[in-house]
Amino acid sequence: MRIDILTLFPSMFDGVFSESIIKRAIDNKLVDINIYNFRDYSKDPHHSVDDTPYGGGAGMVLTCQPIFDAVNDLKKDNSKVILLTPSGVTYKQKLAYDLSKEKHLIIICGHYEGFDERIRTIVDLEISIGDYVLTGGEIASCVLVDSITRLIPGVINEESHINDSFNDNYLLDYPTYTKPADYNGLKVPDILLSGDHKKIDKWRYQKSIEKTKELRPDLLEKDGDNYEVCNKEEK
Ligand code: 6GU
Repeated sequence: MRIDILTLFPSMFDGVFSESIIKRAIDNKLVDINIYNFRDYSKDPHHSVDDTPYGGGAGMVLTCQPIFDAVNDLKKDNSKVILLTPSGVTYKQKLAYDLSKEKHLIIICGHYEGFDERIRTIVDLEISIGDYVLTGGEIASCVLVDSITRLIPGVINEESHINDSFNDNYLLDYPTYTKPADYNGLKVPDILLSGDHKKIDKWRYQKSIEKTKELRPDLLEKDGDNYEVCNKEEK
């Protein structure tokens, strides 16, 4: 997969993709991440990318030209153009799965007070990563790239996300333990020491559901992402 990020602050990405799993995915050519400063596309003599809002009001608004030209330059037939904005659809694991199957993502990081409404016409999808306001889309784009890259086949062991991917939905992880089996009287559940992998798998799945019910019941509600998992259990 190729991911192109359009930003006014390329150096915010220094280091983010050069460690751990994402670095390995890049080294193994499973993902190709490119950062573009859309100021470079500005035709303004001063390379300006924003202007005052029509009708008045505070703040500066990102102009159409640099973003239209950047997207035009990078877009292919199979590209999906994403705009990061607090008014987008809330990002969920299901969307991460869907996006991990794409060939090419172009991610536009919004900044300042906002962007010219007409930028929406060249975008396939608007995404927000949660109900709070960030100074710009850069950190949100890192969240997208990380969560999508780990789902690309070959990036991590399939088993590592088989639980969060059940039915394309998201469950909280089951509890895990490592040595020692008894730490100052805090014991590891016997079943994990039993060597019976069928039973362990069942226990883990049950714990995942229990933990989700206890800590994030909203994920299991009728309109939640995991309704089918919940329903399946109750049948
Ligand atoms: Cl994608 N952008 C900004 N500026 N704030 C956000 C966001 C995005 N998602 C949540 N808050």
